Amino acid sequence: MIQLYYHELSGNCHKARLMLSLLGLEHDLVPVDLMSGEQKSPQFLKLNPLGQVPVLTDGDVVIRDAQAILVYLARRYGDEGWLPESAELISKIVQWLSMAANEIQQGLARARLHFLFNVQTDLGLAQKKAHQVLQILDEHLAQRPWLECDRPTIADVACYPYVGLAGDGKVSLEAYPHARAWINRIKQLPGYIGMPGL
Ligand SMILES: N[C@@H](CCC(=O)N[C@@H](CS)C(=O)NCC(=O)O)C(=O)O
Repeated sequence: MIQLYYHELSGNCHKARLMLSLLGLEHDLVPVDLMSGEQKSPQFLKLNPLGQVPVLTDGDVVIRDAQAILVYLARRYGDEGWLPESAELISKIVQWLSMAANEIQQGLARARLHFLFNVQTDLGLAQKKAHQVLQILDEHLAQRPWLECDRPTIADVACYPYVGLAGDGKVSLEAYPHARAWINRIKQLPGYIGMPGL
């Protein structure tokens, strides 16, 4: 049985949870109490030495990092559309996974951490980076319904949660109509599941 170690307010965890749901995969959710520091316990550090969620286990396979989990689930359980074989398409999708793990974290996710969890941050810089990413996404999505391949892929699943949660970081989506339409398209997907704030 697949197990997902997660926290319900984590956008990174939601990427994995959403993918499991879109693929219709049975799984157990194992809550990790980030507030009490359970992710730094010796037991959890054996699963992920970085002391972070999400972690997915599938039998003997243990995977940390939301983007890596999406790759695993798509290849192991999804049809080819979620992560195509072609060198060009796979590299385009990895560009978005990288943006989800870097620029989106430094901007949208960081601003959300400030307001939701009182994490010390340079809020102005985080919000500036958030708008830079939103501008790129909006221009890209003005030409196409999905980030790549004319269908939903793991690129969409990776970028979606923190864009959808922008309001938590007091980042307005008003100027980004194409990104808002994309959010609505994702919400219509069969198997879509939300989280608090989405
Ligand atoms: N690169 C990782 C980052 C994971 C991450 O930042 N997880 C946060 C929750 S969203 C966490 O576990 N924070 C607790 C901590 O660092 O102690 C991923 O994409 O999954």
